[in-house]
Amino acid sequence: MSEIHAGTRCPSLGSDAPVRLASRLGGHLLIDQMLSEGTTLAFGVPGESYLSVLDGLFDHCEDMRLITTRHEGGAAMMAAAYARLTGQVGVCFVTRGPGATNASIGLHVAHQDGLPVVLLVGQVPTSEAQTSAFQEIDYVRMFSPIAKDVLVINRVERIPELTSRAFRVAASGRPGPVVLVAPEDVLLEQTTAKVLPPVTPLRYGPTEADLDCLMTWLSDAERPVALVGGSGWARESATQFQSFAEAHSLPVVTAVRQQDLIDNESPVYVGTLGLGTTPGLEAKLADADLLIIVGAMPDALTAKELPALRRDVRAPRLVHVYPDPDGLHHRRRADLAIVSSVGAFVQTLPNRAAGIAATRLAWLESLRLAWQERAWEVADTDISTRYVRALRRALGPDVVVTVGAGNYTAWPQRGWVYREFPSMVGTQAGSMGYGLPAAIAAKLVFPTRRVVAWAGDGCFQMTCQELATLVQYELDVLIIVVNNSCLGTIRMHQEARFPGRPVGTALINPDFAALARSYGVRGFRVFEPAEMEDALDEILAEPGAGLIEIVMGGSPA
Ligand SMILES: Cc1ncc(C[n+]2csc(CCOP(=O)(O)OP(=O)(O)O)c2C)c(N)n1
Repeated sequence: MSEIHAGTRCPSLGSDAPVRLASRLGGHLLIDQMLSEGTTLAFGVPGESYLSVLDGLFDHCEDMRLITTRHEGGAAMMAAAYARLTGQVGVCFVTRGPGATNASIGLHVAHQDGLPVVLLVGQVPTSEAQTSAFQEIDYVRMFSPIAKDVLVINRVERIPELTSRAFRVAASGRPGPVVLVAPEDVLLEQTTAKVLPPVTPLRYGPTEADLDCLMTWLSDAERPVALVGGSGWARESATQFQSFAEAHSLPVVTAVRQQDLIDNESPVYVGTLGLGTTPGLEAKLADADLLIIVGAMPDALTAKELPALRRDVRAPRLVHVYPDPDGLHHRRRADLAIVSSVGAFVQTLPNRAAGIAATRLAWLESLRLAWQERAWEVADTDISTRYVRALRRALGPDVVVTVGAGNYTAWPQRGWVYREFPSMVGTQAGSMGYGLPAAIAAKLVFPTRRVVAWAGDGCFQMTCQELATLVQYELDVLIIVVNNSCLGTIRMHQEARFPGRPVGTALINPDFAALARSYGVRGFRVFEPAEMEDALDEILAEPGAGLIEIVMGGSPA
């Protein structure tokens, strides 16, 4: 018996009830399984290789919304940002060959940031496999280094099993991306296979012995520091860790581009790593006698500014809490390695302490002072400070800030005060172009919060076509483009290594404000902070997306 398509309707389009018989198309079954896994939002670019999946959405357009992007890179980045913002699996649909290769940048982000993403790729028909068929790629070979798993659906009956597994693997342990490869003919076959219920991902927690040891070491420590980062955080877990740290006067540093893991006005927040770190803080951190890393990976970026992780520095005691045993003992051996998800770990932490030694309080105070010596807090003459202050004044405290990669990211990292999780979305992978797609995901997740996407002129042009997506879905996002007419970060490195010999880093740019207007986004060009205030007044006076191009150093070429 085959499924009857005629007369099936999205409920909003008519009253005909969807007709479901015992048998259905593979593509429809895949959508039904994704609905069973809890998917309500997906990002992608349609392709002829997975038409029956798209057709499956026709019946469910109110249950699962498909956001059609202008480039698969943007779609995969949105899926990754969605995962960071919600803790849920981000879903992305792309076609074979060109679609999959375009999407790979977002997969890399999800892999490096530990974000659960399922990328569905339509594949050539099985009868044509391994013949260099039109747009064919071996996805197992292609994606293995940047995906937790690549699952090829070889039979229509296996769609529920493999789809469900993709979700489970993406979300379990250290989360990450999983690629689900679906050949066109398999998706077009009929099947009576049933949808499976979702499996809750397994979560590990710390043992009592782990906690006893941690608490003993913490009470013995005079100069402890906690580093929070990585994935798997939720508002509740971030708040719980903050209460614990405050009760124990434990100074907390956030990992690169993760400043929102603690209220920046908490008395225990002492700064962030990455472009926002101050030399004063970095020097102070070298004195720590206990380092507690929760969720973060002591990767190269982190170690660069956290001296306790460098091989050449006297090592403090290290406690590392991480959701995957394979991520422990990297770079530096942990003295106490705890395999635990962030949520399960923080739940067990006592948020009361017997009494805090004066030495600990003095240590906390010295770190706070080292952090507060931030030049940008006092230097009114610094142009970035003045722009950021104008923005903060106009927007108020509840803002989700997104960034890509480039020197400009220091502006919202240094000058912004993050009060709650999630309110910052950036990537550890340092992918240019992330800001706008991440902002689109943020606005879809939090329609009532203000969302600001930051980009450099180079960064913005990697994904600026998603302005069309912004307009199509009526998303009220504010975009700030810091235009210095060059790939400033690379120019900076060139000048440091090969002074006076810049190559390939000058950019001749469009008029970004006019470009925005051509998409239907209100665009303004400003040359100084006072002009930005006027532009903000106009943009915020009415709903709708807006873009402000900050022209650095006079009129661009
Ligand atoms: C996709 C991608 N390509 C290249 C790079 C290397 N890269 C890092 S920062 C940067 C320049 C960014 O320029 P821009 O956005 O104008 O910001 P600026 O550094 O000038 O503030 C480049 C090319 C990268 N991180 N990501």
